[in-house]
Amino acid sequence: MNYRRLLKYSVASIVLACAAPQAWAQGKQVTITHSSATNSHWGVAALEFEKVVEALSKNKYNVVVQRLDNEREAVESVQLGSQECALGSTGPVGNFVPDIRVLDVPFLFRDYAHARGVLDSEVGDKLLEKFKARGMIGMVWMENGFRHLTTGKKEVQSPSDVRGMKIRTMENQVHMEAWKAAGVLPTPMAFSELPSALQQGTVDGQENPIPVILAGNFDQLQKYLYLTSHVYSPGVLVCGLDFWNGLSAEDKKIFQDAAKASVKANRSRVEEDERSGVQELRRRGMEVREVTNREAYQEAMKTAVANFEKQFGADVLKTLREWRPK
Ligand code: EAX
Repeated sequence: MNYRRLLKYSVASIVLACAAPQAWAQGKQVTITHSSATNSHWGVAALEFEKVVEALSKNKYNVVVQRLDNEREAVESVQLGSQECALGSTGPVGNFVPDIRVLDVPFLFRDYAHARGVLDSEVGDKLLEKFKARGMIGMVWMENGFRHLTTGKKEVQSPSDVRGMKIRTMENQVHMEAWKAAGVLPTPMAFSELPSALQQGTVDGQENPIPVILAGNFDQLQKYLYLTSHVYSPGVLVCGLDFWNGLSAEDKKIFQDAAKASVKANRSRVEEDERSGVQELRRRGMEVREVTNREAYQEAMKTAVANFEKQFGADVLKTLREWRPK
């Protein structure tokens, strides 16, 4: 392009820029990441957060939703302030806020009502408070769902069959300990590394909730799905403390309202996936095995539970297990 044409184009772009000021008048950018497809229990939650923040703030904020499959990195960058917020499973979050690890104990919650009840009670509120000391605001509890085991080639009939198997776990000490007690070789890795590990057969299996298996198309990577429901996998929406402290009281309320709306979207999508997901995975060709011997899995993880009782307090675990709504 010669000089004259370049000049013409530059002038034209300046004129355009002046004629379309709205394109430059975007709000303050707030980035939130999540680790799944847009059409998933995380994706819809992030979109809801975006929608509500932008509507309530009248576009003072421009929420940018991005996908970041490495949930540990997401939390790290929230902590460092290089992104404002993140939502996702608590898988790696216990490495940042150790108090929340208690929620990762297998066979702690009976069902969704139980887990949500605890998270929405003062127990959950107190745990969210713990994020502050780690440079984050725990905005709201979300959920990933009850986790189920899947395997590739080898079929598992009972928990004794998992002995010696390499099972990918989240980077979560509690989960690793539990699987180790069951005789598994727990192979912790970030979610972002999981698909290739399954493809290459570096691990024999993995475990995740139905919404994650569905959205991640794990039916293409794993043959068997066992409905073990061995552990509830909570989620959390976190924002950086510095970002938060820079907000006015009015804007904090907007973000809190958006976070609450986001939980609703997340939970109702989990419910929907729980209703139709297993059937859909069967349709896609997965061999689904109902698990009638869940207690056997619990039994297999028992030596770890004794350890958890020491670590978190037997009384604390008992209170959580026996929790009933007031
Ligand atoms: O949040 O790492 C995991 O297995 C998580 O369940 C997944 O990232 C979805």
